[in-house]
Amino acid sequence: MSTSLIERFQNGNRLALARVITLLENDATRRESLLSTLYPLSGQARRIGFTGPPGAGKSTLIDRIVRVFRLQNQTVGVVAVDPTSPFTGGALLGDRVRMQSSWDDPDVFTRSMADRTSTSGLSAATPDVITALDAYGKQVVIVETVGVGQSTLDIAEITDTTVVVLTPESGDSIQAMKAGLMEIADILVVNKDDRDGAGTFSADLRMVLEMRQNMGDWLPPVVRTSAQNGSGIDDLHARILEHQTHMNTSGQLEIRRLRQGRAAVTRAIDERVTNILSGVHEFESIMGALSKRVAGRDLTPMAAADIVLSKVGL
Ligand SMILES: Nc1nc2c(ncn2[C@@H]2O[C@H](COP(=O)(O)OP(=O)(O)OP(=O)(O)O)[C@@H](O)[C@H]2O)c(=O)[nH]1
Ligand SMILES: [Mg+2]
Repeated sequence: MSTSLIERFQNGNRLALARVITLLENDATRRESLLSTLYPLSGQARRIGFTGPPGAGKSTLIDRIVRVFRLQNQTVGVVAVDPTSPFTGGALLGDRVRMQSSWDDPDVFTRSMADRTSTSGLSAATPDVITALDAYGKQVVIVETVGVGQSTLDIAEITDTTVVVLTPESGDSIQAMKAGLMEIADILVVNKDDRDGAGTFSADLRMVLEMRQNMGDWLPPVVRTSAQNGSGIDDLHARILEHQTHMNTSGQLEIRRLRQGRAAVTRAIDERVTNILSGVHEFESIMGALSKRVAGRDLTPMAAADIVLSKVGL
């Protein structure tokens, strides 16, 4: 049965793609065998991440940029990790409305992932879904995540080009710095250019970028867009292509892919260890007792970890 699913998947059947993604998200037992088939088929797509504060206009912007890629006959997959933010009401429907133009294009596959299991703004299954879209043959895979908090760094672990979307609204720049967004940006977008303050804000951002230490040979461009009225979208598209060319010719792509590989292995180890530990007899009560002793300073966290690991022979 699963052979025919994979066959249909490889023949470009959209329903098979949707089914494979659902299995990757929900069926732990099928997931591993599916991934062993999909993994060797993936690695060709250009992976682009869009991240930024809630409501910055990421979905609206992605919809615009998807249209540009489509005009160039590129097939596109979009993964939106739904933030369930007050801005969107956090529903799949929200993204459906904002991604109207691409919704009925058979060469655009959009998947909203409502369930956010990790704190990073990335759902645990996101890397697998990207692998599926890539293996399916999507030439461009776009990932939308909300960038708040420290762990936005994760998006660079799964995409080759990171676009950070900000708005001239007050507080965004401070939030961006706090969340480490400036560090991960390959391209900075000041969206809502139709609003006041975009010019000053962009100039400020440029200054901050130029003052940055440890800069490589790529100075992230600051692009002004209005996803609402469509200005700056072609410029953004051009910058994305420029970054991709830079990654290819400078050898950076290889380095980033290696880092992605390492991050993937680390995630898999975490997963395996968590699985092994969950098999420990009375795991919860052991953890409870040890946590108490650690909190009471009766035991170091490391010694507690050793006790737990010794139960599984590690
Ligand atoms: N004025 C103006 N409004 C915009 C622009 N782009 C998006 N918006 C509006 O901003 C709101 C949020 O847009 P989204 O595209 O949902 O933003 P988002 O970053 O995807 O939001 P989350 O996924 O909730 O983090 C919507 O009401 C959009 O219509 C723009 O360029 N100008
Ligand atoms: Mg969105």
